[in-house]
This record gives sequence, C-alpha cells and structure tokens, in this order.
Amino acid sequence: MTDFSSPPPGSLPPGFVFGAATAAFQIEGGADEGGRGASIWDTFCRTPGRVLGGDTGDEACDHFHRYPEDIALLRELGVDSYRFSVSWPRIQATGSGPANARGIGFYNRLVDGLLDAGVEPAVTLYHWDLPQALEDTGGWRVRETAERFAEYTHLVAAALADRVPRWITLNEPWCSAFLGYADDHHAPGTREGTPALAAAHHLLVGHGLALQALRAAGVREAGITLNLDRITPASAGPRDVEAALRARTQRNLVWTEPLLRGRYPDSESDTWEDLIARPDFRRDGDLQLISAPLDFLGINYYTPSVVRAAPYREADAALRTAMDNRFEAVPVPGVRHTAMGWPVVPDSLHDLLVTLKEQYGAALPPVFLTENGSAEDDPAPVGGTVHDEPRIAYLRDHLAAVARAVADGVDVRGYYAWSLMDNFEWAYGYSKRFGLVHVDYDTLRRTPKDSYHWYRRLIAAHRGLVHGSDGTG
Ligand code: IFM
Repeated sequence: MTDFSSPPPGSLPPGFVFGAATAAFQIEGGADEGGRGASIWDTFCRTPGRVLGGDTGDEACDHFHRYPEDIALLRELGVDSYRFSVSWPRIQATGSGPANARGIGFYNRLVDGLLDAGVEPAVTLYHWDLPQALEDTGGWRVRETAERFAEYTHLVAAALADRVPRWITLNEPWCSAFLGYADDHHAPGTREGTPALAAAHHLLVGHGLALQALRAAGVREAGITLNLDRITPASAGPRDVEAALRARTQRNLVWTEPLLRGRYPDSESDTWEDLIARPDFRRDGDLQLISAPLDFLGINYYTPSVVRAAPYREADAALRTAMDNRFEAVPVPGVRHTAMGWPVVPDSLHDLLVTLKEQYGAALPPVFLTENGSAEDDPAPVGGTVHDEPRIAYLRDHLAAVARAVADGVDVRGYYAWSLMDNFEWAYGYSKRFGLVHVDYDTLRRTPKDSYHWYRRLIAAHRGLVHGSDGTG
C-alpha cells in the first residue's frame, strides 16, 4: 500500500504551502483567440525540426476553454496555491501598448474561479513566451525588452494585484538566455555567443524593473524562480573540480550572485569576463536594481548534474561563450532515471538547499520549491485512473528531502508539484508526461492519476484531516 506518511505530518512547518504548477504556453491553447499575438514559441513550433513531432501549442490542453474543469481538479486536490503563468502575447499581442481587455478578462476569470475554490493564485509573469514582435526587435539581447517587460508587468499587476498574493517575475532565466540564444534547444533557437550573455543580463534587469512595478502595485510577495542545479565534479582531480565551478557559475552563480549579493561571480571563467566587464550592455545602477530585496526565492529542481572537464566542442571561438564552457555531464550510475533520462537523486535537493543556506546565510530569502516532479512512461488510463507509482515515489522522496532541509535550518515555505496536468514539454512536444492528471490529447479528457490521489491524501494528512500510514484515517 502506498505510504501517505512520508514526509510525516509535522515535518514541514505550519502554514507550509502545498501547490501545483503549470505555464501558459504549455496548457492554454486558444492560440488565435481573445486577441492573443504570436510568441517566439509559436514561431519555433512552426520551424521544421525544432519540436518533436511538429507539435504546437495551438490547442495544448485547451485550458483556455476548460479552466473551470481545471479549477475543479485543483479544488478537489486540496492545494493551497496554484502557480500559473500569464501569457505576455495574450496581454499585449505585440509586446507593447495597452492591455488587451480580453486577455485580462481571461485571467480575471481564472483568478476569481481559483479564489472561489479556496485556492490562492500565484502568478509567473514570464514563462518563456516572449511576443514574437519583441524578438523581431532584438529579443532579450536588447535592453528595450526589459523595459517592455516592466510595462507589461505594470498592466498585469494593475488588473490582478488586488487578488493575487504571490508573484514570480521570471521562470528559469537560464533557459531563456542560454537554451534560447546559445544552445538553440529552446525558442528563439539561435546559437550566439555574447548576445546570450547580454540576454542573461537583460533578463535580470527586466526582473529588477518588474519587481519595482510589483512593489508599486503593493503585492504581498514577489520573487523570481531559478532552476538551480546541484553540480558536483566527477572526480576530486583539479580539472574536474574547476569544470564543476565553471558549470556552477553559469547555471547558478550568474543568477544568485547578482540577485542576492549585487555582483557578478568572480569564479574563474573566460566566458564571464564578457558578462562582467562589457559596458555596452551593463549600466551603472543595474546591479543595485537587480539585487533589490526579494520576498522569496523560487527554486525549480528536478535532477543533479555530475560534470567533468572537457575540451571546447565549438570550433568557432565567438560561439564558445555561454554554453560551451569546457565541461560535460557524466552519467549518474545506480539510480533510477525518469522518462526525461534524468537521474533521480532526492538527496541532491536537500544538499542544494543546505548549501545555498551555507553560501548565502541571511541573504537567502525564504524559499519556495516552485517546481518539482517527474516525467514518466505512464501506462494508459484504466478504471478511471493511471497507475504511476514511480511518480509517487519521486514526489514523496523529494518532499522528504525538503523536510530534511527544513530540519537542517533552511526556510522553505512551500512546494509546487510540476505539473497539475500533462502538457506541452517544449522541444519534446507532448511526448513527455509530467502531470498529476493525465490528458488525452485526442479528446482532452482529464484523468487524475494515482499520484494526484496520493498528493491529495498527503496534503490532507498534513492538515491533520486523515491519520495513519495509508492515509485512510
Ligand atoms: O516543463 C518544464 C517547465 O516549463 C519549466 N521547468 C522544467 C519543466 C520540466 O522540464
């Protein structure tokens, strides 16, 4: 029988927020409806060979029309909070100008529906769907995009701040900058060197400006979500240790140092010279703007990385900055891997949190796990459910790792399971399923999986509503 007592009730602090998360492009669909404009992901999906199976976000999970059903699923799940993202091109079709009333109307209805269901809304302002028109004028390579992002934030906050307590400016800017402009795995899908570093900086500037707009709107809590990685060297040899530092610099420190300490990292790196020194995209006062106090740091965690030193893979030196920084991942043997091929090492989540606390001390704000979950090769629904035991084990063991980090002094305030439902997994299209709820992409029928029922019972157990190791009370 599935164990509902791990992590045990009482092991997470009072008021701990249990949540579930999604993102607009991954679930909404309704791509041509309600005055929505095109985003870089619409363009990317239409570029042959970029997204597996030629999948698009045109219909996705049709949440744009089915949101009442999805709210009902959240209510039944019993989560305290639902993290969703606002689609920028639904609010401003071309990334500038007044708010599109129909776009605002959709999110107003969603927020009101959530509140009626007793679920607190948590908004992410940017989960990768940049209006294509802004990419056409330079995208995140140029500072103007950060300024447009602040205007967009102002519009969304003006409409929703009275009812949305928790706000996240950016989701995983590492992906936007480096997968988008260096590695070409994500939209807009280019392979550039220094422009990717400029994008990283402008994303942070955009965060700082958006934070100002959120403060002006009087929101209760504002933060940013980073996909921080627990990176360890493959050996104790100095070359691997240096390689791990280079990897940590790019993945973690380029974000945490400016945000939490108001400086770029001073780790050894050829690459970061550009980011740190270049006056053409850095302006006086930027680091002060970027390091304005956060109410929380959102962390998305899935899997750790073990890296070793490697020669540059890229022949063109101009393209070596950003991604190709002389390290490569090595396999993690002896552990289960998810359908993404990601090693499952829950202890790494504990270690990541504890190490962050050691590194930043009082400068580390309260933490929310804003995403954690696993893609699994689920069996087809049978008898009104999906038997997804590996996902239950993943969620259970990672929540237990969070509880251990709390016991070790890390101020973790909440946990959002990724994802409420199966959805568009970016370059993998619909081939990877992360959901607590199964989505049949032919009929769009939703079927809660065993993991959904497990999470519901766990939340209830932590509220003292059910007792006993199987949660049956
Ligand atoms: O689906 C994504 C999400 O959009 C951002 N974080 C990682 C998830 C799984 O890859």
